[in-house]
Amino acid sequence: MTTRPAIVVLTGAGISRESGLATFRDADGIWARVRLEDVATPEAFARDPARVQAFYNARRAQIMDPQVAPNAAHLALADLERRWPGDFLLVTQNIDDLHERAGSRRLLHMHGELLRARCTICGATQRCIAPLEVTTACADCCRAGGLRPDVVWFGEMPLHMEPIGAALARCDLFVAIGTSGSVYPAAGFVAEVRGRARTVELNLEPSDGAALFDETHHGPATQIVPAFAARLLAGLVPSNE
Ligand code: BJW
Repeated sequence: MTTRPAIVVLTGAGISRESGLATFRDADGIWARVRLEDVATPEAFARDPARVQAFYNARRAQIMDPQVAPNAAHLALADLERRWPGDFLLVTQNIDDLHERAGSRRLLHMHGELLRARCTICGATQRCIAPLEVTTACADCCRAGGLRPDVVWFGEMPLHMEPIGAALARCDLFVAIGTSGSVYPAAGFVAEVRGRARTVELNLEPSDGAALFDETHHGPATQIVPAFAARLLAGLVPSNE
């Protein structure tokens, strides 16, 4: 392997599961308890904003619980970013802040952030750690009742697609961690880079798109992510640089 391949890492809910946060599509996942059509679409918010706010208020309270902390997989990625000599970008579909708390800095939240709120009137975003009510006013435009969670629902455009597209276009190694590969556009990243970049899947079990990866490792993220990061730093993972 040459010394400075550019890496893009994509993470999904599986990386936070061992920190106590549920995934979406596993048997004990969020979509087994609540219909996504009732809480994760703009139509659901228009129909019943109080219900949608309550769903995200409960999840916000959960990530702020002192029991919920970054795990060994989050820490290994932050360490890899610090020590990697080449380009590195971490793209997460997760709305929790566990990557930041682990120390990741070159990080983009393509599905938004639970600890931010967005005004539906002026579009301004602000940090949000308190429960949101239907009537919570925006600090910037000060119109009543304009705030919603700053997250990306089905049918909405994911965030940061330009820098993510640019990083994918120049990466030599693409690593997907803890994602089922069932939600686009993130699910399409592997096909986008395949052939140009080496592709690696680290997941509890083979994802929907596992056949598209050059290399797969299956097991709990807290075990396979630190092991893979150590192999990368030791120069033992080939890339397409
Ligand atoms: C472990 C583990 C452990 C467990 N260790 N692993 C038909 C075809 C193609 C596309 C579409 C279509 N119809 C509609 C669409 C578009 C739609 C879409 O993809 N729908 C699909 C259902 C088909 N997408 C959109 O609407 C997106 N916007 C869009 O496309 O805009 C237009 C556009 C066009 C062109 C370019 C760009 C854009 C928006 C999608 C928004 C998704 N929002 C959510 C909610 C966010 C807020 C919130 O958190 O509440 O995002 S849905 C939910 O799914 C959440 C997640 O980020 C996302 C992905 O889930 P993830 O992370 O993969 O979790 P799981 O549960 O699915 O998988 C976990 C994995 O971990 C599993 O594999 C486990 O095995 C594993 N695991 N424990 C390691 N310990």
